[in-house]
Amino acid sequence: MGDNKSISSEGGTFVSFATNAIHAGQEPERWKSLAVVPLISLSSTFKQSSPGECPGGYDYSRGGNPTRDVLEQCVASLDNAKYAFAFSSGLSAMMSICHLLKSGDHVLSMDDLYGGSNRYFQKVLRNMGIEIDFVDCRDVNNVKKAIKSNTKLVWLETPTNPLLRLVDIQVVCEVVHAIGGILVCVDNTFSSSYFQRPIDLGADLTMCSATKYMNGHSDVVMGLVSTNNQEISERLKFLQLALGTIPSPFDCFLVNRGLKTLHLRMKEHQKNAMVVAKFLETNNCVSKVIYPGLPSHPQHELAKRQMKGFSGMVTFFIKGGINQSRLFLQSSKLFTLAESLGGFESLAELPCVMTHASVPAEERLKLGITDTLIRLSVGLEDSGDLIADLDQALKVAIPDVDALKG
Ligand code: P1T
Repeated sequence: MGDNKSISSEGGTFVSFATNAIHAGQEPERWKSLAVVPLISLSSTFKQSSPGECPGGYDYSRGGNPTRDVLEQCVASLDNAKYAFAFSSGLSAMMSICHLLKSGDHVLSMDDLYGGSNRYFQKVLRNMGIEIDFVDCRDVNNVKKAIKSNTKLVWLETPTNPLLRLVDIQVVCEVVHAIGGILVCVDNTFSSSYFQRPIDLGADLTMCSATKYMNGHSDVVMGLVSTNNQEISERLKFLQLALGTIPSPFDCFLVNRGLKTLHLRMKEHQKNAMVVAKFLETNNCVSKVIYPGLPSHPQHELAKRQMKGFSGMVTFFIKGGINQSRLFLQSSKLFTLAESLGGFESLAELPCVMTHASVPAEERLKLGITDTLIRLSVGLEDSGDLIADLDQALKVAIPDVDALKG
């Protein structure tokens, strides 16, 4: 798989993804010392030459920070966007985007999405006078039917968390933009900018939890948003200042550093995930494997068309019930039982009691998030070791598959 090619109209960006990840926004000439590695600019405030005059280009760090600028320029180049903004978490990026709306507006969201995003929509945004509907956006007709005269935002997550369902970004954008006056935002967390570029497919905004693949080292919580729309970019810049939903300079430094190996990490995540998915598909303790890279995934063709790769997330149903799920998760030695994903280390979790516990039980079941649905974030360990570990954990959970009832 070759690098994504990005030809940006903005200065300082290059033709290939890897070169942008390493060089875009990183010019040593930014700093008096000509430092090759960006500096961590910790100062919260900047000297003015006369009141309101800021020769350094900065006045107060909430509104703008040199280390944040470095990261944001690099991210914009990776999303093939003109503008990018960093926020203090994925959810604060989402909240800041929703501050583009006003009371009385309507949001249409994909029904399967991260539990915290669902909770924000249902338990916070709704209380602020904004209507939310959840539909299965895999079928664009559901989107068409659910659009109302006050719809202002269509929120897509693809691949979805945790069921790895896909939405055809291009088709939904065409339908929504034909109506006019509605923004489409794609939560791109599971693919990262390396495997999927929603703006190239017509989205107005792409956001992600940079806590995951973009940083890749499980040591930062951050959100990122990119757009080509100048008006929205001005508003998002204002919202960083007005809401204060900004990350620290140190976290910006870390995520900027993580981006330098994003292309290498994603290729390896995908390679390991494919090995894991194929192993699980042939294991008789597993009833079903969901991975967009497998021909058995119902949207495999869309995955090949829309994504440059299938990422490192694998979901499967273990045979039995919640006891088998628990035993498996407690027995794995390499897949740490923990929320989150996208780091170099393998993680495993049970969405129904962990990441998606805040989704009302009946909605969870309707979506298919059952007691036996296990989510893996396949890391960068040796794939043979990962398979051996999964094998032993499945054997502990289900010593005799024929003895299982149901
Ligand atoms: O955790 P935070 O950086 O605030 O990002 C929230 C978020 C947004 N969108 C998606 C698709 C996500 O997966 C997340 C966070 N998800 C987890 C913590 C998880 O384990 O699924």
